[in-house]
Amino acid sequence: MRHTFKRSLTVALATLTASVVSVGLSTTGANAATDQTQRADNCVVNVDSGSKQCFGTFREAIAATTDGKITNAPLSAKHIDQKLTDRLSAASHTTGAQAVQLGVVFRDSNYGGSAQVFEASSGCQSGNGRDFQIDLSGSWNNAVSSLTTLSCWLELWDAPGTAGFHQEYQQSTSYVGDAMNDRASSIAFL
Ligand SMILES: [Ca+2]
Repeated sequence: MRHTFKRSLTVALATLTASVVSVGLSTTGANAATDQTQRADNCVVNVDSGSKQCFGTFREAIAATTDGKITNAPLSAKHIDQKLTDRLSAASHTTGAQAVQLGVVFRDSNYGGSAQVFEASSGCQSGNGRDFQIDLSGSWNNAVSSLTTLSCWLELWDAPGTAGFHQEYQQSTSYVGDAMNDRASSIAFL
């Protein structure tokens, strides 16, 4: 019986490289409908109510979820950096904050593509197990490839209702791994 299992990093990196290269394909003749789709790609999801609000830019989404406290986030979520994640995490501890940011999931690896910012009226507590959970529906089902942890650790689950295969992420992760890529149907926040 094997007690340890070491994943092949080489395979993961090769897959990551392939997915990055495919992003280079451009769409010529993009019409208004395509533009509209791309503009609504940055959403804020409240895990308390399940409500979702989408914005044209990541900057607008962050401004909305921070109640106007952070208005200079990058236009694209792809450029989310440690400074911003630190600011978001720090904002979570501000007394009287309208909402606390739990984490962000991205459709593409390297924090690319559409982004969903999860917020709640309070953040995750340490040492108490699970704080929140939510199903990923519609186009977000089986689509997450990278994630940013803010107030919470994120646990991706294969089935809705946090069932089936799952993996836990305790820090921001530019590629969730071959085993979990495009597979998450629900998320637990710890
Ligand atoms: Ca799934």
